[in-house]
Amino acid sequence: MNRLIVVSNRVRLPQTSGAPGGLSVGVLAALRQRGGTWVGWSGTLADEPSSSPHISEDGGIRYVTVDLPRAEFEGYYSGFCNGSLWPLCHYFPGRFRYDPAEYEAYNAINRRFASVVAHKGNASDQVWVHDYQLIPMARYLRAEGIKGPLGFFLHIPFPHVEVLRVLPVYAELVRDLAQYDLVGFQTEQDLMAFRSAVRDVCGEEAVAVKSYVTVDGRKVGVGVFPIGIDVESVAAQAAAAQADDQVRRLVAGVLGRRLLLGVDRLDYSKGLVERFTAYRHFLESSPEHLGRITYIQIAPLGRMNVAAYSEIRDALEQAAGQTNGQYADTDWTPIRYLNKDFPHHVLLGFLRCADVCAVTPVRDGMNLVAKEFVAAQDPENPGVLVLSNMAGAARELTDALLVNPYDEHAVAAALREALELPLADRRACHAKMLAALKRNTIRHWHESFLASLRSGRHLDGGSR
Ligand code: GDG
Repeated sequence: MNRLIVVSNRVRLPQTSGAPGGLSVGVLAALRQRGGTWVGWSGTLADEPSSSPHISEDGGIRYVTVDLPRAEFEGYYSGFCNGSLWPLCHYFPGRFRYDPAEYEAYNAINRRFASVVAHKGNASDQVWVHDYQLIPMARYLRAEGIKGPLGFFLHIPFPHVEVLRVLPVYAELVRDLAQYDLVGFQTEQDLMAFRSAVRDVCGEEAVAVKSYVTVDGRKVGVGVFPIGIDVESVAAQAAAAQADDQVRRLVAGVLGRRLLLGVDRLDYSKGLVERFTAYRHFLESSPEHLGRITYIQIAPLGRMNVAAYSEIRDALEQAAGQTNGQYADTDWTPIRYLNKDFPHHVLLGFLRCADVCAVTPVRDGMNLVAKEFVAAQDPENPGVLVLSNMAGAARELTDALLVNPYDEHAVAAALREALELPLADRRACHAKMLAALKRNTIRHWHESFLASLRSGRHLDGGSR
């Protein structure tokens, strides 16, 4: 088997604290099962970073991390990645900004990552690049003389070209993606949106075949590879975590009430403000549940240096304060909002204890919390998932209570329905969702992507 080199903006080193995010959870599971090298940023900024990376090894994974230049990082990360690409990919053109200097910084950092991979890798290595921070990397890897198969997976949604066009350099990004040999998406809708962009940039004939696109004479395989989870491991960790002190304290703190749980990185795409409003509607319209339910929202801080994120934090604190101000009693706090992160196994323990899990992003590539919640449940007495139809996970978890996250009254009604669902229905829905997760595990995700990259089977064609 060829050696695998995975590249992502951030590398999650062993024994680091802090919430890792979905990409790291997925990549780490893949590397643990398969072995390989993980290349990315060390988390350290320097005025003049050394070109030699830090190298360590743990559990069959080689970690190669680089420090990044302070001067370029802001433009790359807060600027082009999270000020330009993230809002467009999540259909928020109102939050979009563009600055050519930030785009330049984005390219400069991509060139830096490419040079590390070119110097640490072999010609036969399989290189798998992850996510929107690294779209142009293949162009720089090709310039370094790398000829081998290069794969790219986009963890977040790909926007339809009518939204993407807001970005002045959108055609360059489409051409950059075409420097890979295989480009993978979470859902069929993302792939269709990518094809809409390729059609716009290169014409109708570029998308004549279903399994590849042709850009400037180059065939690029395209496919849908929805990310999954390690179902057995999540289930086992969630069950074992019942004995964990933090999980016991959470259960004790709820005082026998029903538990509604949300776990999301603090981000406007996760629909938290809308969810808090929906919960308030639920309390307003369900007097029978007053005092009988506690909503715990765990929202670890992600990118707090980006201004939009401190705005949302303030909005949530205010919304939680208002709801608690109106409804709290001497022994009841309706919303508990925690801006802190927990070890992953503890979170899985929390998920297992929840009667209802609200996963209501206004846009999400997949959403692993939804999948982890299902896997973490006791099949004999499972909780209920209220899931946004704007999350990629809704394509597979069709037996969740699906909601439009913008329809706050409908979300309130779904919360009520979830709390009142009879055991037989809960069991039946849970069994179907668990079966869906087992059909598409994390192993299936990386094995199918890498097998396809190796064989080039997407380039064989197939009719549309
Ligand atoms: C991106 C895409 C796509 C959460 N809080 C803590 C913590 N977590 C873990 C969860 C879950 C992961 O982080 C979050 O994954 P999501 O998929 O929900 O979200 P993103 O971070 O936005 O991930 C997303 C994903 O990539 C994978 O392709 O699904 O659409 O946006 O595993 O349990 N883990 C720890 N402490 C926390 O406080 N340790």
